[in-house]
Amino acid sequence: MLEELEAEYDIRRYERRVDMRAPEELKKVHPLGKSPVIEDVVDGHRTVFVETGAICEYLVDRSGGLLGPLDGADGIRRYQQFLHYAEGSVMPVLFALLVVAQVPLLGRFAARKVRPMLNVHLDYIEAELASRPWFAGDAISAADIMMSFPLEAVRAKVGLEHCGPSTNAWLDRIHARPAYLRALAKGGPYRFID
Ligand SMILES: N[C@@H](CCC(=O)N[C@@H](CS)C(=O)NCC(=O)O)C(=O)O
Repeated sequence: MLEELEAEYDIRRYERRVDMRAPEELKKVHPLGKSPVIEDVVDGHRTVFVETGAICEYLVDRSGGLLGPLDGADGIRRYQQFLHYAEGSVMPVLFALLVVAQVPLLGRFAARKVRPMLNVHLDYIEAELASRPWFAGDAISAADIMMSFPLEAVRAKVGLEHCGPSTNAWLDRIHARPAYLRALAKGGPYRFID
């Protein structure tokens, strides 16, 4: 998101503990100890907050960029919907699937129960992307940035074959963007942890 906006920023890394939880130091930045967390100073006022969707909306407000199509109510609604849908609906199901799959013995059985819930989302996403190049419309927006994280995780952890052709093509377009490549160079490649 920051690279797409060509914003100036610094990254501070907090290494996970061995149990994959965030380290205590991150709680000194924000009480939840979650990442991502953003810190910004505007006119001497320091602000620190979490939630990717809120961070993206803040960056859009601050920069005026990546707002997506402003040429119709439907595009705006799609922008708003997908901005929140990524962490609000897709990620919880994916998270549940990845967690139950790790439970010894019963995990695979439980995962079979959760899997259809994820498929509903993947089918819906595929149908949406079959009719337009980006989630909100003809232009990339913050909604695409938000959707990229859960869908990259699906591709990496659940398998490429479970995303449809339009979804895979969309993810390939994201990955080919100069901003995405710059972000990887600066932040390091994604490492989805088991
Ligand atoms: N819905 C939140 C999720 C934040 C979240 O759970 N972050 C994970 C990393 S992807 C985290 O900080 N995990 C470490 C922990 O909970 O201790 C968002 O979009 O920012």
